[in-house]
Order: sequence, then C-alpha cells, then structure tokens
Amino acid sequence: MNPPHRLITIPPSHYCEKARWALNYLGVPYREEGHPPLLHRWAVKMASGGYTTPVLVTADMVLADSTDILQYLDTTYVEGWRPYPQDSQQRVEAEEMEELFDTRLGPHTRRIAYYHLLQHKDLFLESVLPGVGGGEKLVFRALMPAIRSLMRRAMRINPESTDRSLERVRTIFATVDELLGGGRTFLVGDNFSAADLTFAALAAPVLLPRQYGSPLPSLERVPAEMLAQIEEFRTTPAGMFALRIFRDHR
Ligand SMILES: N[C@@H](CCC(=O)N[C@@H](CS)C(=O)NCC(=O)O)C(=O)O
Repeated sequence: MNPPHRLITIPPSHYCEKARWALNYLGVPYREEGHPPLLHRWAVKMASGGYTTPVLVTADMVLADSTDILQYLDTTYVEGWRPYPQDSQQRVEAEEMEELFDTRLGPHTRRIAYYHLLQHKDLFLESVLPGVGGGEKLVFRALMPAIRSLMRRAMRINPESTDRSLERVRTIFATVDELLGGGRTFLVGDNFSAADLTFAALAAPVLLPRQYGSPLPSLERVPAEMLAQIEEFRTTPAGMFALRIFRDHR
C-alpha cells in the first residue's frame, strides 16, 4: 500500500529538509517525489498551484509551505513529538524564531551555497540530481547551461550579493550565539522544537552536516573559498549548536 502522504521536493533544498526532518522525526510515512530546480515547477503547479517546494499532499489537504507542514504535524500527530512548545509564551517565541530563520537566514545560506556550487558543474549535479527521476535527470543535464543562468538570475546570485548574504548569515548566527549564551541546550524551553529544527535545517548549506537528508558534497571536495566559510560558521557557538542538533535529533 502507498504511504498516505506525498512530499514534493527539490531534494537538496533546506526548506524541504525542514519538512522531511519533521516527518522523519515523527515517523510519519510519506513518499518523497524529488525534482531538480526549475523542473519542479510543473509538479508543484499541479499539486498546489504555487511555485515553491516543499509541498505536502495528504488525503485531504495540500500544504505548500514548510511552516504550514510543521503546524499541520503539530495538530495532527498529537501523541508524538510536538514541534511547538505547549506553553503559550514559549510557543510564541518558537514561532517567532522560526519566522526569523525562514525569512532572514534561509534565502542567504541558499545563495551562498549556490554561488559556489554553480561554478562547479560536477558538485552541482551531484547535489541536485540524487532522488530525481531518470527522465528529469537527462533533461536537466541537457538544459544545464540555461538553467544555471536562470537560477543565478532568479536568486540574484553574484559576488556582491553573496558577500551581503554572508554578512546577513553572520548576523543571524551572532543572534543565535547570544540566545545560547547561558549554555542552553535548546533555543526555547527544555525541549527540541521547531525553532531548533528550523535553525539547523536552514543553516545547513553553510555547515554541510553529515546527517542531512539528501546527499551534500563532502568537505574534501568543496572549493577552498566555500570550505573556509564553512569552517568559519562551524566553529561559532551557533554552528556547533546546529551540528549537535543534527547529530542528536536527525
Ligand atoms: N516559505 C517557503 C519557502 C520555500 C522555498 O523557498 N523553496 C525553494 C527551494 S529552497 C523553492 O522551491 N524555490 C523554487 C522557486 O522559487 O522556483 C517554505 O518555507 O516552504
């Protein structure tokens, strides 16, 4: 029998990782349907009418945003792990942090990773093609030069914007360093929540954690400039925290 849920993804996407991680953590059965960037558009349009992944299709609902997916899991699987704290004040804090990471961290870590990977065809293809169907793999390879420039244009990826994104990521990491200041185990309260999961998932493109749910390039193979940035972020308290969250909870 087919699992009840479909998860439409661009497999290496960190917003998809956020949804996939929550589904895995709860043990919810689902079937992942991976597509490469841009070729995802048709499947997503058919399923949700929108543009972005992840999209979770359940028997009676279509959820086209990673936060909506976590909220859905929180209210549907009430016997298991609850992504959001039960205390109302802590819940507000967790939701505010999730929103901050979704809007101020995710777009910038993605730009930094793509800036580097788009310059290295093999690393790029090894990152975006696992988990994708054979036909789309062929089409993607054939259209790769055009897709690469469309992606650069759509995400405004250039050296100057990438430098600005590095500064934005440093700022969010410094905020998380401060939040963790008193030696906290988790960002909100005493339990693993959507705040921790979202920070770790959306920071992943500048940390390359081993436990990530889709293959990422190994540290030995990434270009020197990217490696230096990963080492910088990995050695901050926020970076070490995200790597620990992956190690202990992914
Ligand atoms: N707010 C959305 C953002 C998702 C998002 O930006 N997804 C990217 C992948 S990292 C995407 O599908 N981009 C494709 C496009 O915009 O065409 C969420 O949390 O689900």
